[in-house]
Amino acid sequence: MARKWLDYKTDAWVQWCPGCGDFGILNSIYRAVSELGIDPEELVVVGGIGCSGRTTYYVKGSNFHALHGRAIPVATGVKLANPHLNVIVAGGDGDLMGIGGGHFVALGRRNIDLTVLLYDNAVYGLTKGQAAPTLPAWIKTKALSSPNIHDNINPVMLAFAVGFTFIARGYAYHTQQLKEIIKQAVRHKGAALVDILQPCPTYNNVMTNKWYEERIYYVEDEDPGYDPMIRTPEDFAAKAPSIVSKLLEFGDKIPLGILYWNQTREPFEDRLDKIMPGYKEAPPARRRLDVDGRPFLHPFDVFKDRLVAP
Ligand SMILES: Cc1ncc(C[n+]2csc(CCOP(=O)(O)OP(=O)(O)O)c2C)c(N)n1
Ligand SMILES: [Mg+2]
Repeated sequence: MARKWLDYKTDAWVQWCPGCGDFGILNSIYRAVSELGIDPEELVVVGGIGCSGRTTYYVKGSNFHALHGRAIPVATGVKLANPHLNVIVAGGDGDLMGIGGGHFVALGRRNIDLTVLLYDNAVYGLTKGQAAPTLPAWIKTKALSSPNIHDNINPVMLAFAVGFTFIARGYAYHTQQLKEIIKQAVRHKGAALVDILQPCPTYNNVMTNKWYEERIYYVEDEDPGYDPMIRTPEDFAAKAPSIVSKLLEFGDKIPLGILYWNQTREPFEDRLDKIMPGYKEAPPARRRLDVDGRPFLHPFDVFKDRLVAP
């Protein structure tokens, strides 16, 4: 059942700088979850620390503001405890590509059904504009004393290498298109990444709206024959070269839209169900905690096989 986007708006005062791309992302999230008709009680937004992480206060859900870099492990725990929930990770480029990079890799490996929204402003917004892992080399934003001498991580390429099964890129100021991309990412069963380019008008004075608009284009507009969908292993062999070249493109031209969508890999939850019969029907969060007044998971039951008689 479709709902109104206002059903998802909390009463919290939205504290971002004027012109911040986060507003466009928040708007797209409201519209995506309302059009999908997700019950706020079954929606969980997990944020990292950063301006981006504040999304957890603004969207109605059973949300969790995690530690810096730890949004993915918290979201993993929530989703595996109760796979019936829709779990969205809202993290910055510092959070997901820097301190939390290892968790990003592990998520791809596992292919858990999570939607990762990467708020990609190429700076550490909350801590006043240091260079983030997605800032291209030789750019000098205003908080840097000299140009950045690190090469940038390409999040969509990293996601591909580690096993994400849905990879897209959006632009924070294009809320209509971003909303559609987020809807597809949430619908996808498996690890989904949406790399969302966003101007940071306060600290990134180089990668401005003008900078992005000179570069971004939608794959479906410029390359209508481009097909990101993988339905069989043969598809993969045939389409991988064109997909990889799209994922690698980040410079004078930056492609937006769904870049890769692999439906051949089973999500982690399906694997758990194979080794733990009944897992999906009765995941840990839905199990009775007691039987006849006795804790269901009694420590003696858990450890009885390992208990050794004194
Ligand atoms: C363990 C730890 N290290 C460092 C910090 C300081 N810190 C807070 S937010 C942040 C980076 C924020 O940048 P990003 O993740 O890109 O989010 P943005 O603010 O740009 O949305 C850092 C380094 C912290 N809170 N915790
Ligand atoms: Mg950032």
